[in-house]
Amino acid sequence: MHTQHPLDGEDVDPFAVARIAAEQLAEATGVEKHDIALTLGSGWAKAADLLGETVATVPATEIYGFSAPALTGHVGTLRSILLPNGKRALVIGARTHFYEGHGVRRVVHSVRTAAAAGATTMILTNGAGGIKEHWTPGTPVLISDHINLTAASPLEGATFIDLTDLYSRRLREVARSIQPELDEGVYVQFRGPHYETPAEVQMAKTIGGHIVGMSTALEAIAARQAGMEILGFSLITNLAAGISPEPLSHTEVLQAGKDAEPVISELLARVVAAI
Ligand code: 8IG
Repeated sequence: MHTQHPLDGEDVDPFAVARIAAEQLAEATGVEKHDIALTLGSGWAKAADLLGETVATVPATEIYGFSAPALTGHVGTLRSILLPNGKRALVIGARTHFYEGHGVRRVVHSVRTAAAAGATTMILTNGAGGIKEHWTPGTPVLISDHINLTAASPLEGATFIDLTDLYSRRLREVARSIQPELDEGVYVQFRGPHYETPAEVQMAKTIGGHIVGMSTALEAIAARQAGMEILGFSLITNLAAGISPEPLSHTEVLQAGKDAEPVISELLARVVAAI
């Protein structure tokens, strides 16, 4: 027989699952409450080492409701870090993507767990494609807003949540106090896992998008629902399909992320220290 996932089923309360997960996390890390949470996407993972002192590392699958990672190279751990200013950071290195097909609850469970663990700031990072031609691979950009093209939402039922200033202006200013030339753009979330066609990238551009990705919009909505202040960062690892004449290669995308990692990790660590 096959055991049902804690988040599957109509009568499941995903917030209750997140509260249990947060209790287990407190137990496993010895840290009662976290202040800030970071989801580290491709290219950003090294930032964890620069943030402060790692107090505990827990395999995400040991925590209630977390799913096994789909991709190797996505570290499946939750780390509790003591920041130099005394605050506690929860680093989520285990992301469940919408394209894995397990539903939005599982996609946003880490965000809800972070909120249940006390975090009031959510930093979401990702690797993504760039629509602006001058964003060469390795360029970090701030997310200023998003367009959700997944036709899905983490909100269930008649739950109406305001998404004005979803990506905090205040936190974007903090980031620019560290790196004034940081550009920003509108993140367009596609379902994936295929990259876009050039025609889809042109559509994204026409409707006001600058960045294409497969992760962050749904997580940001859940974070806002939980009342968190959100900072979004994309590492442009490739120009979106058709923007450059070159076809996209997943290997090259991963390599661009690796190459940029030391620089953007340092940037992120400095931003966290300034929040
Ligand atoms: I890394 O070009 C990365 N992730 N949708 N499009 C989408 N997601 C991405 C891309 C891209 N590059």
